[in-house]
Amino acid sequence: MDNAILITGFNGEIGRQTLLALSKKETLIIALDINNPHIKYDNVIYIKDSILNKDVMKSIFNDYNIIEVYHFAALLSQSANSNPKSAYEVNEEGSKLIIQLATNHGIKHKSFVRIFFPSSIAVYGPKKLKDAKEYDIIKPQTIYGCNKLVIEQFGTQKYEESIQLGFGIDFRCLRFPGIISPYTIPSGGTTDFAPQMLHAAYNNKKYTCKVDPSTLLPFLSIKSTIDAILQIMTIPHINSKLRAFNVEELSLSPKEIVEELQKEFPKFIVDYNIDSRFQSIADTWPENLNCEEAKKEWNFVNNHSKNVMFEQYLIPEIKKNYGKH
Ligand code: AKB
Repeated sequence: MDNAILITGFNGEIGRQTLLALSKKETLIIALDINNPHIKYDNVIYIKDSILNKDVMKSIFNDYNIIEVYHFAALLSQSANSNPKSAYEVNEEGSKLIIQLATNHGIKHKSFVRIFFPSSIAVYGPKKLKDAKEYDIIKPQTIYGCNKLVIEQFGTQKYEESIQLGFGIDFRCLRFPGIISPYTIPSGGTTDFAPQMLHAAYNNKKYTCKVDPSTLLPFLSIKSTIDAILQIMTIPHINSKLRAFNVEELSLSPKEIVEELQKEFPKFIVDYNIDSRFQSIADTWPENLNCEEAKKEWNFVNNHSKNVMFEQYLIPEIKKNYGKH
C-alpha cells in the first residue's frame, strides 16, 4: 500500500498554494475537491467529489496508507451564514468524518496520522479583543466560528485519546486571520475585502468595501500562511497541550490597506458601503492576535512590516502572476 498525503478543498485560496508546495515532495498526493483542478501536477491523483461522500472518503483511507491530511474543504463565514445547514454538514460533520477516519487509520496501522486543520479568528468573540491569546474567552458569534471551535475541540480530544492509546492522530491547527493572496480572489469570507482590493487595484477597478475604513483585523499573506502550515506540519513533536495556535503578520484596517495599495496604484479608488452582515462579524473578531505560543512551541516567525508584506511580496507577486496569463 502506497504512502499518501490527502488534501481536501485544494482549489481554494489556501488549498491551491498548499497543493503546489506539497507537489514538490516525493510522496503521492490524493487531492479532493468539488471542482476540477486548475493545474495538474504529476504526483497527484485528483478526485472530484465532496467530503460528505462517506464511501469515497472511506475508500481513500482503505486504498492508501494516508500519513498526513490537510483538510481545507469548508464554507467561509459569509457563505456559512447564508447556508447554515450546509455549513453544519461540511464544516462539522465532514470534518469529524475525516478526523475519525484518520484516527481509525492510525490505530489500524499502529501509527499517528498527522492532520492539519485551518481554524479561524472566528472562534473569538463576542467582544473585539486586542492582542487575543489562545486561552482568552472564546464565544464565537457566527455559525462558521462555532463550526471551527467544535472541530478544534473534537480534533484535540481525538489527539488526547490517541496519545493515551499510542496510535491515532496528531492534530495540528492554526487560527487563521484574513489571508491575502496575489493568486486567487476569494469570496464567501468576511475578510475577503483585503485580497479583493489588491486584485481590484492591480486591474484598475474601483472597489466598494463593506467594512468600515477604520475596522482593524489581523492579516497574513498567503506566503506566510503556507510557510506556517509547512512549519507546523514538519516539526516532529509539539510539546504542548495546545493544538490550535494564533498566527498573524499585521493588524490592518481597510483604510491602511488602501493607503499601501495607492503607493503603487495611485489611481485606485475605494468607496464604502457598510454592510451590517460584514461589519457585525468584523466587530466581534480580534483587532490583532498574540502569537507568543506559536513562537515558543514551534518557532513561528512573524514579520510586522507593511513594506515586507506589500512592497516586497504582494505587489511584485501580483504583477508576476497576472503577467503569466
Ligand atoms: C472569513 O472571513 O471567513 C475567513 C476567516 C478569517 O476565517 N477568511
